[in-house]
Amino acid sequence: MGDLKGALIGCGFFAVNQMHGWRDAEGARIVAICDCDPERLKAVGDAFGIQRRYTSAEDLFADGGFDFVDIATTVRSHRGLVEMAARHGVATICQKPIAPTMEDAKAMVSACAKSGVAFMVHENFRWQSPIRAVKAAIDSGAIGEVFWGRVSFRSGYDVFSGQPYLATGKRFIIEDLGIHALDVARYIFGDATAVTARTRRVNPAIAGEDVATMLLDHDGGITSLVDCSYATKLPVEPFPETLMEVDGSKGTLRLTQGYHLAVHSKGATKLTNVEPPALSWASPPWHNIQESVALIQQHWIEALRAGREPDTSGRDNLETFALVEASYLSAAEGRTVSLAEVL
Ligand code: NAD
Ligand code: 89Y
Repeated sequence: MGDLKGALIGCGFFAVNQMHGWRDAEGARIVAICDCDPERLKAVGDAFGIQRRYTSAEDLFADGGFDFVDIATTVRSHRGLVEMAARHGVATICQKPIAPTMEDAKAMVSACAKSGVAFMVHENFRWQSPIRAVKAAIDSGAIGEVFWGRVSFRSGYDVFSGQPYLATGKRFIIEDLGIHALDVARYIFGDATAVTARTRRVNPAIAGEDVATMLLDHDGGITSLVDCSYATKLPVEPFPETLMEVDGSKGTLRLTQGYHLAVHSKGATKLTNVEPPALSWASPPWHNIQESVALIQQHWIEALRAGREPDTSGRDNLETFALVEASYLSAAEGRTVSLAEVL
C-alpha cells in the first residue's frame, strides 16, 4: 500500500513539530501546505522541501490530491476549516482546542460524520510516554482498584514568547493547557460527570487566567484533582512535565519531576525512569511533547488505514472539551457543574 498523502494548514509555531513528525512517520507524507502568511508558508515549505504551497485553504481543497488534512491553525479558524474539509470529503485532524464553543465543536463533529470522513483532534498529551507508563502500571493491577488521582502541571515557563496570542485571550490556561490535563484525567480515570473549578490570574500582563484547580467526579466513583499553573516559580523548572499521583486499594503510583515513576505495591517500590527519548529533531525541554506528536500522528495513519475511529476522535474529544466548558462555568458561578449541562 502506498503512503497516505496529507496537506497541512497553518505553518506557525507548533506546525513545525507536526511537519517533523510527518517526515519521520511510516505510511504518510505531506504533499501540500497552506498558510495565509506567505513568509511562514515559505519558511516551512523551504525547510521541508514542499513545493505545493497555498495562501488560501479554498484553493488547496479545490486542487485536492491528498487523503487527509492536518489543521494546525489557532482555534478561531478551526470550525471553518474542518467544515471545508468535510465538504470536500477529506479526512481531518484538527489541533486542540477543538473550537471556541461547544456549539462549534458539535457542528464540526456532525459535519464530519455526515460526510463520512474520519475526524481526530490532535490531543497529544495522553500519547506522552510517561502518561502511557502510568496507564500501563494501573492496567497491570499493581496498585489495585484506583479511588483517587491527581494530574498536575505547574510551571513558570514563558510560553508567551513563542505563542504571543496566549497572553491576549479572555480564556488562557484551562483552554490552552488544562485541556490536556483534563484529557489525561479522562484517559486514566474515565469520563467525568461533574467538575468544581477555581481560577485566578496572577500575571498582570495577560488577559486570561493562569492558575486553575479542578475537582472531578468520574463515572466509576474515582475523584481526581487537575491543577495547572503558569505562575509557579520552582527551583527547577518542570516545563512541560505533567505530574501524577494515583492511589489504589493495593498501592500507590507517583510520577514525579524528572520523569521518575514510583509504583508502590505489596510493601515494595519499583522505580523507573520514564523520560521519553529525544527524537533527532527534538528541542528539549519540548522533547516530551514532541515525541507525543510523532506518536499521535502514527496512530492516525494506523487508524485511517484500518478504518478505525482514532482514540481522540472529534466525538471523543467533545467529552474533554465539555470539561473545559464546565470548568469555566463552575469558576464563574462558584458551583459544581454537571457535564450534562454543557454537553
Ligand atoms: P501560530 O499562530 O504560531 O500558527 C498558526 C498559523 O496558522 C499562522 O501561521 C497563521 O498565519 C495560520 N493561519 C491561521 N488561520 C489560517 C487560515 N484560515 N488559513 C491558513 N492559515 C491560517 O499558532 P501555534 O502556536 O502554532 O498554534 C496552533 C495550534 O496549535 C493552536 O490551536 C494551539 O493551541 C495548538 N498547539 C498545540 C500544542 C500541542 O501540544 N498539542 C502545542 C502548542 C500549540
Ligand atoms: O499551547 C500549549 C500546548 O498545547 O502545550 C503547551 C503549550 O504550547 C503552551 O501551554
